[in-house]
Amino acid sequence: MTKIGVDKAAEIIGSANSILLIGHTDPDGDCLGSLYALKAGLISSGKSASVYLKKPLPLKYRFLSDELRENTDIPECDLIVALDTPQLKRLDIDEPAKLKSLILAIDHHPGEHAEFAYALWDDGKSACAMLIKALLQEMKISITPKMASALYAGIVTDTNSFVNQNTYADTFQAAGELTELGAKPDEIAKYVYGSLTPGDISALSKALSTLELYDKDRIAVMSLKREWQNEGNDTDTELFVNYARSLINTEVAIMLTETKEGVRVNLRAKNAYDVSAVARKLGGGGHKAAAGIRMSCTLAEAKKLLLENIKFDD
Ligand SMILES: [Mn+2]
Repeated sequence: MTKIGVDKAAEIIGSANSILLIGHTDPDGDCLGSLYALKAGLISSGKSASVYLKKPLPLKYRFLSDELRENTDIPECDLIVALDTPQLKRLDIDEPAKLKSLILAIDHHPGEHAEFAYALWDDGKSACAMLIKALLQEMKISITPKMASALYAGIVTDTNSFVNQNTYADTFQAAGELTELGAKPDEIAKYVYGSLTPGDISALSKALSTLELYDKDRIAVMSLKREWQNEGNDTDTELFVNYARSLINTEVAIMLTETKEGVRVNLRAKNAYDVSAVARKLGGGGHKAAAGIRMSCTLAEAKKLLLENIKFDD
């Protein structure tokens, strides 16, 4: 892997004609916003660009649906850009090891990025969207209001509305510039935080009723069975974990969502605890304060495994 800067990344992308963009499993707002803006920008500069997306967009990101649709074609291409993940196996594609084209990673997670040919990687950035913004500007591609909204959504969601530890001065600078370019903070918040369905709220009340506290109340666990979810089991649980995190003594919040394949785990840390280390150990990934894992086991087994792996020094 060669670690590169924005200038070299612009050169590599500039010399490719056909580009496939792939994000990580369970793509979040940062991943989707980055995919949207990069695809739109590449197309506007005359390139052929497509996004691999395993599932339709969650309801709260439907404002990105003009460029992002479910698409599992893997076309012949000059370059693959892997977004918002340090690991090939976290890409939202069944057999990532079989990808043949040159892969450039654009990412802000801690990690090795060793399986990629190139990595534009800065773990001091709040969101991958900030790297995409810098890249588009380096490539002299104009950022439309829609692209600005997508990138702004990435920053808002990855910083949990500018309150997580990864919120820095340049986070606000980037958000300010994107607002100048036409991003509408209130509109984006309406979609991202105002798209829960009555079924989601009913699932939330069930999940809240499972709340358990461990280790002097420092660990809060909530879980959601499949039978409590919407018919399609597409309940939006991304925001649920914040309730567990909001408890006064909670250091680590765990949200376990039962899925067809096993359990989806959302982890959040409030202070210094590094949940990304736990996630990586158990096959997932993420940041110090926010990480995720997919496990093929039962809710009870997932809870046991996590509690065994989350330890405090005293
Ligand atoms: Mn991200």
